[in-house]
Amino acid sequence: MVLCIGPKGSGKTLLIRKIQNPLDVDETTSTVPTMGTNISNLLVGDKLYEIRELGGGIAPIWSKYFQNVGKVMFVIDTSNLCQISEAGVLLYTVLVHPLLQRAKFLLVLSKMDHSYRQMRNEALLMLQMKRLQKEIKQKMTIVEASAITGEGREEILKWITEN
Ligand SMILES: Nc1nc2c(ncn2[C@@H]2O[C@H](COP(=O)(O)OP(=O)(O)OP(=O)(O)O)[C@@H](O)[C@H]2O)c(=O)[nH]1
Ligand SMILES: [Mg+2]
Repeated sequence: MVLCIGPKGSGKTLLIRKIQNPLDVDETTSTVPTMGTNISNLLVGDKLYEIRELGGGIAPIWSKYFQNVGKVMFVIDTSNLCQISEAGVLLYTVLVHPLLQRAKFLLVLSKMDHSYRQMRNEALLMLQMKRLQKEIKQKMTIVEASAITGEGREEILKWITEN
């Protein structure tokens, strides 16, 4: 099971839709905040993958869903650096959870169509990613993405489907 988490409005639902079907999403597509959790199926070749989004609104109970999770996509809104410290606190809490010590992590810098390159660097600095990557047990991959342009889609698909 792939878990998709991140603060409210960071772009999880739209990104999952874009990954499922790139033609389904453009700048006119709208979403509603995920109340609780939502499971999406992803068919790649003849293999079916399940992605479970946990809405940012239920962050206090995310850990109820950490059983049997092999991969975690953590989505951060790169265009909203005001939210970055909240994102950081949530990310650190998830990384130290005992059930996720063997999970693989993908840090998704979302909404890149709406961000400057410098904001991506700033986000990584504010999260202290360089230091964090050395200190954690988990393997953390970083990808820049946009649900609007489809940037990062191939990389995310590759990460989901690889062992
Ligand atoms: N410009 C731009 N806007 C985006 C992108 N992804 C999402 N949005 C917008 O951001 C808002 C929130 O997107 P959602 O995908 O619903 O966010 P979420 O992370 O699922 O939020 P919760 O379910 O509340 O946790 C919506 O208005 C989206 O249209 C993106 O890549 N680029
Ligand atoms: Mg959502």
